[in-house]
Amino acid sequence: MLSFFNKIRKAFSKSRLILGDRIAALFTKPLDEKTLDELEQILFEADLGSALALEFVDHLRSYTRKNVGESDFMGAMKAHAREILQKPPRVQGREAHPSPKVILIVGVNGSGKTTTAAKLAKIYKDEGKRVLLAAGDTFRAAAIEQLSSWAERLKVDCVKGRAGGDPSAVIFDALTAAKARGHDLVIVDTAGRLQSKTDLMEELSKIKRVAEKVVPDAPHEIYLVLDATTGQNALDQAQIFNSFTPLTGLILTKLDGSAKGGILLSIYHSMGIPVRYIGIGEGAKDLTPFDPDAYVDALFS
Ligand SMILES: Nc1nc2c(ncn2[C@@H]2O[C@H](COP(=O)(O)OP(=O)(O)OP(=O)(O)O)[C@@H](O)[C@H]2O)c(=O)[nH]1
Ligand SMILES: [Mg+2]
Repeated sequence: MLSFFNKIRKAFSKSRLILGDRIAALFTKPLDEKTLDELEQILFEADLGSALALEFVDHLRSYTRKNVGESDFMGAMKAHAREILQKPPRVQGREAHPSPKVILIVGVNGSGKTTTAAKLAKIYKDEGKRVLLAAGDTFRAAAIEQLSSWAERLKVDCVKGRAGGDPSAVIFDALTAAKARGHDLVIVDTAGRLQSKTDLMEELSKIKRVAEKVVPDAPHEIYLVLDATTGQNALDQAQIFNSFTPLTGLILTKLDGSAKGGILLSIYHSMGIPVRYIGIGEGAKDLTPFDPDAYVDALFS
């Protein structure tokens, strides 16, 4: 069995080929303007975006001025990445008083919402919480089946509605049931939606309004699930979803096998929305709370 850190390192191995390995090779050369240009290019290719790539280059340039004779350039890169991830996020979730706490999972088609809802249910169940999954993706019958079969496997309760029905009605039933049966947590899966479809995006507002009627302040968390392999496009998705439905956190999936792990830094830097969890595989255990230090070590080493 892989140790936990090794699992994260393995998940980031493709991103590290770009960031860690290519940068380490670059730093064997004198750190002149030509090398700094190459560094900017590598960072850009690793999906840090042009603004952040330039910021790293400027940081390194000033580091070389301050630290005459010192050459731990990789250390300087890591320290700067940590600094970015340590800035307090601009948004926070709300506490649930009384329970249940309601977590709404949103995102574009195929980003990993349903799988992530199930993985989250496992994390909280293992903590001893009473979890209810709500099949708010009524768009396709298969989606309801997918979530309820996860619920069976994980032995957690699941509320589902009719295929083609109103997702808000499912949320209403799920929250009412959770209150009556004393669940601590409701995790709501929703249908994949194109961020460009205004009507679908507005449907999320209705889901929120209905949730709030049943449980005060619900949903307490709204997590946007982003497929890391989509790179900079994930940043656009985050911006548009956030403008319709202010997000309290991000979950980056499919980091295993993606060379675009740098996108996480880019999103954090430009949006200030915290990354709560990362997905590193298809299994129930392949979701882990985001740890900035482990991320930086796995990426730049
Ligand atoms: N490798 C890998 N695959 C993942 C991860 N998360 C989800 N997947 C896979 O991505 C595919 C899509 O996942 P779903 O959970 O169905 O995505 P969704 O967002 O619910 O999709 P729609 O409901 O169709 O919008 C599935 O094959 C998952 O197993 C991950 O972290 N790593
Ligand atoms: Mg789904």
